[in-house]
Amino acid sequence: MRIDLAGTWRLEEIGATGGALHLDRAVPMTVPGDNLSALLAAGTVPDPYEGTNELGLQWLGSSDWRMTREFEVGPDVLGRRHAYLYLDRVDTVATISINGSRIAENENMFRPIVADVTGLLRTGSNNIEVVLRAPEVEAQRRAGDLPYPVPHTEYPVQSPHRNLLRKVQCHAGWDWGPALMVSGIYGASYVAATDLERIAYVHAELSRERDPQRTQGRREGDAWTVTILVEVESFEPGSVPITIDLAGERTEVDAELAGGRTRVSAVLTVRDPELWWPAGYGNQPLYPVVVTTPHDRVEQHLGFRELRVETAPDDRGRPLTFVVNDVPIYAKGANWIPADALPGRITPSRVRALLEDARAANMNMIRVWGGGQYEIPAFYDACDELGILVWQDFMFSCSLYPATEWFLNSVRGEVEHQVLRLKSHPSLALWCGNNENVGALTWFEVSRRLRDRYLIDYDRLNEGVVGRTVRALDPTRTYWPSSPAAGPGDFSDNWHDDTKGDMHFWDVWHEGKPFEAYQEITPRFCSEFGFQSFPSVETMRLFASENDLNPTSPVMEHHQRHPRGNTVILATIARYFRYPSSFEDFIYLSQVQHALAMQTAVDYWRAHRPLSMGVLYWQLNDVWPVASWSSIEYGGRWKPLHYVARRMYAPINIVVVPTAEGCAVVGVNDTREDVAGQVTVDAVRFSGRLDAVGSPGTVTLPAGSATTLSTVTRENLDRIAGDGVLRATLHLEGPWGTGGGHDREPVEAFYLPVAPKRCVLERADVQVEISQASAEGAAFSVRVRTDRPALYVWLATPDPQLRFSDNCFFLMPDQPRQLTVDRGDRGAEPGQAASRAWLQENLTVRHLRETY
Ligand code: BMA
Repeated sequence: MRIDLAGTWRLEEIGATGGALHLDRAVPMTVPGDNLSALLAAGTVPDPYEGTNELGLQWLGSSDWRMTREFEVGPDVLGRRHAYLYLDRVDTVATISINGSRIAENENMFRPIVADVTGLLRTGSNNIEVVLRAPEVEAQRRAGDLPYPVPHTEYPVQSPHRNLLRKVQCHAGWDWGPALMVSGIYGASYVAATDLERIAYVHAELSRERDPQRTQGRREGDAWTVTILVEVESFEPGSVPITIDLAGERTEVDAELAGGRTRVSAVLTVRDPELWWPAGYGNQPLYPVVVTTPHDRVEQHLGFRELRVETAPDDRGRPLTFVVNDVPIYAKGANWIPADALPGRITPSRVRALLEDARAANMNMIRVWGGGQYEIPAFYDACDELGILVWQDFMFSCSLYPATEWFLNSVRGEVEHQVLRLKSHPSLALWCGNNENVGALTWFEVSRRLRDRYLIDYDRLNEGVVGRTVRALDPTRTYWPSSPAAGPGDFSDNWHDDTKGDMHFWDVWHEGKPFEAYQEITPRFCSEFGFQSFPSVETMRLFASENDLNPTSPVMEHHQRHPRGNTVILATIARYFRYPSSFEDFIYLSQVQHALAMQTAVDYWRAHRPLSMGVLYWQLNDVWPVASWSSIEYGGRWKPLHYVARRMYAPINIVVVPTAEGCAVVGVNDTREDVAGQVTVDAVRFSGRLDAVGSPGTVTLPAGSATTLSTVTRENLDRIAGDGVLRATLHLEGPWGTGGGHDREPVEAFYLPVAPKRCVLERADVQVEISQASAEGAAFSVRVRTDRPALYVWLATPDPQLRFSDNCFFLMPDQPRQLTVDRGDRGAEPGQAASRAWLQENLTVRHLRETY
């Protein structure tokens, strides 16, 4: 029996540092939601994403807030012996009262508030009040109370001491995000009534008993032992029957409850379930679990898969390989940051849409980065359904953190909650202690000087609390100490060592090395590497006026949070490309080189499996419209990188990588099946002339391998250099692919022996023909052809939801392309009503030769 507290509340500013309040009246506030979204909706503040408005909103974090609402209580609730309040996430330091009685204090937004309100409710109208203390002021106060300083990284717009609040760390500003110190109430919020108990968590541990006869081809399959653990909270001693339904099996347990938390478990056996696989390896069957007590009911799902992380030292160092159902998985994906800087705008449909985009780009893993948040339930449900493995950081990033008693206690509760909440998800693959906090030990003068002090604090928090809690509550998963990390107990520099664990390789972006530096390493698992680009001009228009559309205008510089960002982008364009003649061309080139950077790395590392077994680029998405490392712009538009990612992450691919002798054509097959085909290598001159390079060959790409299919000598490459492009084509034979989603068109790879600026491109006449689509789900077909090789052909429209089946590709005169266009109408954000005439009018085509 629940009274939902979601809906319209009242928001009031009730105190401000430095005197005068900024608001003279209360405004309505939507819960779940945040104060800034409410102020914006009420028209009392300007759009924080527009221009430099963010700077005028820095007072937000220095004000206290009151959020209140009335709610009706009837005899159905009051007739029960107990009532409690549940608030999923309160952001952050808050006092909660019901009808004027204080019932809870909060100081951590990553764990829920469950407060006994028995006896406080009355028939008719009741009041709930959440008073939030100014987060920035609270952080300053805590800093003053610390025995010694605990520093954190600082970005151009920054709220200080964010590491002393258990709040989304990037709310305080990041090198891709605004500093908007919001306050709010997120997730589920309700008052519920019970005579005795509530279910706090349901979590499961699965183990597979292998059937020895299965290998002899018998149908009887493996039996899985499923332990369902139910954490029941009771408001007084008593006993309850608990019913557990799982995949057609039912068990009933009588639980004796002493009051407080009781753990009840039941073991069920499931025979021969269909296995759950990551995307590209098989299906994602999910089996429902329903747990019922007299006053509560929880529904979840399970997936049957075995997952281990191979980290035993080997000849080269220490691998980091995810093995699912005994198959080593090549992890492909990106890093995830919150879907919006305004928490009120993070909706299940937007989160799901981003994950569907990840899946559409052939990703099978996503890293929930430690400077953001433990994601909303819809995130993990979508990952389970889409087959996207989750690398889950705990929410600590780029900082030192205190190891004071209050901080450790707060974190312990947070970790317990998150582990019990998330551990049953089949997609959850790894728990990771934090983001870059080992490196952070060396980033500050004080921690270099007094390293032992900070290292001990690091260990107290990271091993003593986070690691220990994870190991106790989730024995089925690996706890990886940090990202990057060489391995447990190894505090060495994993930004530069490619032999062990997961690497963050930032030599190219942060240290100014050329893209070729990606080809000088073979990380065992690269969990971060990235390159920035500008968003499209359409996305810029969300924050910039026509007059600001210049890379170094104050507004554009405000939407670039990396101090050297624009300089790096400009210098890199000069390194690889001829100087573009217009602003639009400059933006396009920034995006093309972004894609080129990531592809250079990924092609090379995938070609080196099994030494290298995972790539997650930095970063999938944006929290606001900004120049950043993202492959999807704020608002959902795919940058060129996202299209290129779909090709570079394809389960079966061919790549051309440099070798000491010239280059090699490598076939990469991540699937569980061998595939065979024909490979041809030729040179396409910029005049359009074709020259064979070697003779076609029949090849086999064994399951889970990278195989050299052909090599090209330096001498041959020199003959093409500047005058043409090397092309390798793989024509696959027969049905293949366990993951589906790949058409049977030939797979192509192109290789320019010299930088694009050294290519003597001829002008190309690229023609586009639009027709109504025949393919299911697509709105239109687009046929693209050219008379001369056209590089990085980029089709764009003003509609951010519109998707082409391929984009940012090399188009050759002998190989016209037939693309489909999907209008992308989904969820809350339908695409523009694109008619054929609209598309005809709004479709623009760009390619390299037209930029100068
Ligand atoms: C990484 C991340 C982020 C940051 C990115 C780009 O190391 O962990 O902290 O946004 O670099 O600088």
